[in-house]
Amino acid sequence: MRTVYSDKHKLRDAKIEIFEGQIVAPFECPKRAEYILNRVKEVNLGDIIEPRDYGLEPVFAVHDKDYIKFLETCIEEWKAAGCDSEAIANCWPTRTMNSPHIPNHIEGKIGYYALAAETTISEGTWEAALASKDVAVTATDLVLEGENVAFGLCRPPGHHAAVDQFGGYCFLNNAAIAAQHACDQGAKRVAILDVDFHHGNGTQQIFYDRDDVMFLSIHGDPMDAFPYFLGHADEIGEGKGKNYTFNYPLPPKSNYDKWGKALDDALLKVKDYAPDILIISLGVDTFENDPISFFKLTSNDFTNYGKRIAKIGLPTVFIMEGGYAVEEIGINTVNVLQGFDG
Ligand code: B3N
Ligand code: ZN
Repeated sequence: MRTVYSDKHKLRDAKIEIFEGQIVAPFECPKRAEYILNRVKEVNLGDIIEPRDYGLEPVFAVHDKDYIKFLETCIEEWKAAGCDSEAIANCWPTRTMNSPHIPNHIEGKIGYYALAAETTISEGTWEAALASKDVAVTATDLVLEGENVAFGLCRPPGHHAAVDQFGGYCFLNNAAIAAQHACDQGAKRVAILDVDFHHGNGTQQIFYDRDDVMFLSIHGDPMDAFPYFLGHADEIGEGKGKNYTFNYPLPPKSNYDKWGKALDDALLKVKDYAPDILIISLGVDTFENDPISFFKLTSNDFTNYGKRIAKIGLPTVFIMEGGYAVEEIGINTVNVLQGFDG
């Protein structure tokens, strides 16, 4: 299996995250990708290649134009407004404020486009996000061009990024951009299976009313886990997209037995749908020792579910999402890939 990787992920190197009312060092850090890359090399998973440059066209196919402009210029505008820090949101259009007007001032603008406050926009974030999207699209093209599987070692991750929102460490929705790219290259049906601990709210929103992209997610129940406001079992899609979204929220302490049952059900649905390509939003924060999550998967479970995904026999792209047990992130991620590869 080939891995697509870009050193440009290192440009996303934020220094702060808001957690429990404190400023802490971000869980989503460059070391994560380094551990994964080292493990890919250590086990000789396959060639490691640079991404191709796809520019902004596949980004605009998914995201709002003004949102993209905001991401590109945010940190400059923040500094020009006299703020000598990473850009961070502190006020939002809440449920009682439905105005369509987007503020001019960067403090209002960042609140408009942020889905939460933990994720800052730092210098280099935009460039890293662009490279991460190229990694995802390149991996997808490898599979569209005939390889049966590819791994996009994306960083920053993407699945929380909605049409015009960033947050949860995500800026551009790599998996959604990859799926839309596959559709634009002629795929009739694409399935995205999100196995990250957190619900892929952005991916769900982007494809909610579509029947050509199925979205399935197994995640910590949003009653108890970020992103809190999406990911319930009764969210099943709307319009043409009704019954093309499937959510499997699971309670705290769920182990592989429980998680695997949800996986079986999701894989049956994917198989029935018979997509031209399967995209896995691969987060390994389901690990028992992950510092911010509450599932109980072991390192061996990752190998096992990689095998189970391979069994349905679809051309598959793995797109990296979360996972914060940094010392084990390489082992757990590559276990899935080796499980798939048999
Ligand atoms: O949810 C959290 C959070 C929960 C527990 C923590 N502990 C116990 C140290 C720390 C943080 N933070 C909100 C932001 C979570 C973003 C998740 C990104 C992700 O992996 N998405 O897939
Ligand atoms: Zn996650």
